Amino acid sequence: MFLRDVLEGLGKQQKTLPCKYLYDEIGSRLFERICELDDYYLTRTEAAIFSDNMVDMARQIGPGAAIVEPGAGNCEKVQPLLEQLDSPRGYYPIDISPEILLAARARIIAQLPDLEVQASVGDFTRPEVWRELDDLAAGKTVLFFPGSTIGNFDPCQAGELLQFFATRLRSGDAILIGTDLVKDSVVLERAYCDSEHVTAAFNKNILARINGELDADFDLSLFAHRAFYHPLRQRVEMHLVSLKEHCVRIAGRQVRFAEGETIHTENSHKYSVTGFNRLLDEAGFAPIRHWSDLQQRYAIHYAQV
Ligand code: AVI
Repeated sequence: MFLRDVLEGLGKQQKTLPCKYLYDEIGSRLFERICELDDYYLTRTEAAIFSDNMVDMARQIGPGAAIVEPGAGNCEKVQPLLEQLDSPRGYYPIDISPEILLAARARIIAQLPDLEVQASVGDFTRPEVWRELDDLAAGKTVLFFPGSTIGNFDPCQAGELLQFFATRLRSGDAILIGTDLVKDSVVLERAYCDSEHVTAAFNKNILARINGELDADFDLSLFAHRAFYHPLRQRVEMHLVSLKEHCVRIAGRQVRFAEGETIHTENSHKYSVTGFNRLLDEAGFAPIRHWSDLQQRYAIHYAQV
């Protein structure tokens, strides 16, 4: 529940807010703008790796596969893969937002009329959502999980999520998953502290959302966006820094901020190929291969159960 999560997070020694709350309607639109920024190399680098290697990826997957996409959103990234695959058995997107998912389903059916498309609405981390997919048994299934979404889970949770995915699959099934790679901190920090300040607006929007939905009085001008790379933890941390000592009222409760105190709003973990292969391996996937860009900024991994 939003209020409970907010009060619990802001009651901790290091104040935190769960990053899933960054994505209300305004936050999701701001994130779409982030994906188009010059500084945010992730989206276009991943897209280029897909387009440069799509034939190879489709060959690796083989004929007759069913593609399942957890957290599919508008299903845009999967379309070139579906077009390239040899006689795919079907496409099964899962997403929490019915409007976006059903619109995407209609678009895919219009463009690929021979493909079976069955959308499941729900949280893909919940086992009940996957029950609808139990009858995919007759052939290979490949989970499609692009976008470096796995990076927003801490490595322990990421391992658990991969393990959860592995247990939904059968021997011979596979995952195609995107991860951002460890790199120079200047490049990383520019991606999360962009010169157009869109990421700052995205980060601060969580406070506007709390004001709007939970009867709170955050003054957004009293917080600054901060993003930095933590080399030991191999992650970019996003924070909101209180610019002076003050109190905020949330649903009748007072939360005190010292000057310089931060709310930790997101982690974006970066992996080496070896490190991610280890995570895959520990979760029950055998890493088979990966595709990367020339600068080794990003990788798409293919691993099999
Ligand atoms: C959604 N996720 C992969 C993004 C990332 O890069 O961690 C979220 C994001 N946060 C700030 N910019 C982008």
